[in-house]
Amino acid sequence: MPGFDLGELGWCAELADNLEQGLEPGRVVAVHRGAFDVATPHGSVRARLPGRLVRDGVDVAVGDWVGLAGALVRAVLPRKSAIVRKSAGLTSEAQTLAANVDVAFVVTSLGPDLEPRRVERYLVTIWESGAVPEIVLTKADRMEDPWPLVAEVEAVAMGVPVHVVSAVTGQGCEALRARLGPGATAVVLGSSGVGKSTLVNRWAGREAMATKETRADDDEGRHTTTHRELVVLPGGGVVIDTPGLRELQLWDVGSAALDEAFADVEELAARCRFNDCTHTREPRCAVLAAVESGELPRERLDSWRKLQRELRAIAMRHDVRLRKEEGRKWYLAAREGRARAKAKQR
Ligand SMILES: Nc1nc2c(ncn2[C@@H]2O[C@H](COP(=O)(O)OP(=O)(O)OP(=O)(O)O)[C@@H](O)[C@H]2O)c(=O)[nH]1
Ligand SMILES: [Mg+2]
Ligand SMILES: [Zn+2]
Repeated sequence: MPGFDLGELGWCAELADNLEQGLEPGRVVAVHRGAFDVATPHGSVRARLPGRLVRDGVDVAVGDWVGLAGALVRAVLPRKSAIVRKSAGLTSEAQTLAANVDVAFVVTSLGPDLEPRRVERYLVTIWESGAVPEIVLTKADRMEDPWPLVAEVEAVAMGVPVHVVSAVTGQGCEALRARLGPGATAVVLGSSGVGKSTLVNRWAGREAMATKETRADDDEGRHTTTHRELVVLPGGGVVIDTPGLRELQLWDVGSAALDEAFADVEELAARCRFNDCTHTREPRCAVLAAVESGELPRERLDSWRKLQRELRAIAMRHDVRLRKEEGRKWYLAAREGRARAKAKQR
């Protein structure tokens, strides 16, 4: 089995400093149920976490750098970035979509389903992650004039680059690929069917990922990509392909990330008469004035409010959980103390 050049995958001196002696470095390229594919200089290793690390709740995601002892993951090296969402469904757990990402491409296809509100949500999540967001609008070949839609996206992008591409004509694909030098890591994120895997394959120059074959104009339907995978690109750089997300729920996002994604609203809010203005009915509220004048679209304000509410709800759930965990730690410590006292008595 051919080995990997870890330098091409982004291995660097700083990471090496954090690796315990005796462990072999590798990068997680795919996560399966209970096992990981790890790229190493000696080839791909199917590795797993020892029970102790599983019990400690150690999280391993695609893109993670790990220290291996044989086929066991002994350590997960500190991440420089992590894209995290609340896992889908009713549980309140975090899910790491990708780790150690430099550039996160928010991919959405040009067409009637394009939804600027969804883009805002992705931007908040990525600003929180430590990666840098860029927006990719695909399937430009399907539209006579994509520019009104592009302008709509640019209005919520707040300076984040917006790329227009077509995998059919090749428009914009190479320019985007050039964003990834040797050692750089990108991830493609977005709904199912927008063309993430098609783009990855084009960059890889091979069918690295399966893509949907029928009905090229059908954005809906079953997910084609079913697991996250890191693909090494010829000439350096890697890209992580992900399955389409039905929903991107925020996870523990700091207010700075929200401010970054809604810089326009933040700037207006700073000009309100009252410091604690709720922008609902206060006099001389700059935010409401901007909605009134049409400078700030009402939907954008609503979106900002909705995301803020979500963040508050998450923070509250966290508090409850922290208190529960504290209680449990205290209980275990007390039990241990009692057991030790008993042992001494004997
Ligand atoms: N016309 C047109 N079709 C495209 C373009 N890019 C992708 N497609 C088609 O869109 C469909 C979906 O593409 P995929 O790459 O499988 O989409 P995906 O985002 O990976 O979807 P999931 O894996 O389900 O998340 C396929 O039929 C592609 O051929 C494009 O630029 N133009
Ligand atoms: Mg796919
Ligand atoms: Zn206000």
